[in-house]
Amino acid sequence: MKFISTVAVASAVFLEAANGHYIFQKLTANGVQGDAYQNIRTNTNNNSPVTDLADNDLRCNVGGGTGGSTTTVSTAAGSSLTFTADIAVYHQGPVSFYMTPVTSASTADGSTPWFKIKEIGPTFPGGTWDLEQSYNVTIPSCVAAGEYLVRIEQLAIHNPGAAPQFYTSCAQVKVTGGGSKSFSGVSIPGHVKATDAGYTANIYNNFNNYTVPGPAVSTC
Ligand SMILES: *[C@@H]1O[C@H](CO)[C@@H](O)[C@H](O)[C@H]1NC(C)=O
Ligand SMILES: *[C@@H]1O[C@H](CO)[C@@H](O)[C@H](O)[C@H]1NC(C)=O
Ligand SMILES: [Cu+2]
Repeated sequence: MKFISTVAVASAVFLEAANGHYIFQKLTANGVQGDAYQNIRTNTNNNSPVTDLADNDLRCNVGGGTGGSTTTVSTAAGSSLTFTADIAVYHQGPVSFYMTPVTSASTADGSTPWFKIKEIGPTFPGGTWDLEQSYNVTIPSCVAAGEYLVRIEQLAIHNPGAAPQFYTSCAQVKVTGGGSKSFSGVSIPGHVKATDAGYTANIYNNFNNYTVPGPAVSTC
């Protein structure tokens, strides 16, 4: 057992060195996939994760806090957005999507409250993760029209004992149509605590249940 887990960790480290990590850099909206960083804020940390739970870079990745680096796409409430990474996600962990209403998506700093609109946890029995290159989310049909930052978060918890890794990107979106529902939200950073079971989980040991960190998913 001990031997097997050492080999697993060693090969994970090797993969890390061979492939680097991954970064969500393309957005599909209105059925059209944009170029890299079209409607997705640029980042300055290549494909590296953020690991500090108190870091403002958890919002929109390193370099994504100021906006203005890309355009804002208009799309209808109730429509689908897809975030696509440069390579398929290969570190096990949950995927969550958040939105925050903003005055201007191109200048917002992400300090406004974020609500969660989807989460993807593992499937049991087995604890199998949905590791993909693309993940989609539906903008709730009831949200108010207006500008939003829409954020994907993949939390890599593949290496128990080391700090989990946040892979995030923000899309700049102007939602049209919609309803009048406004959801309460949480601050980022602050949405995940160091003591959260879904943050500290050891996915290789007695892994029978899992709660995705952060608030409950908001629904219409
Ligand atoms: C959207 O993602 C879900 C999993 O979260 C998947 O089952 C579904 O096939 C995806 N839809 C499209 C159009 O890719
Ligand atoms: C699994 O469920 C137990 C009992 O409710 C809970 O204490 C634990 O935190 C959960 N583990 C995870 C990883 O969510
Ligand atoms: Cu990695």
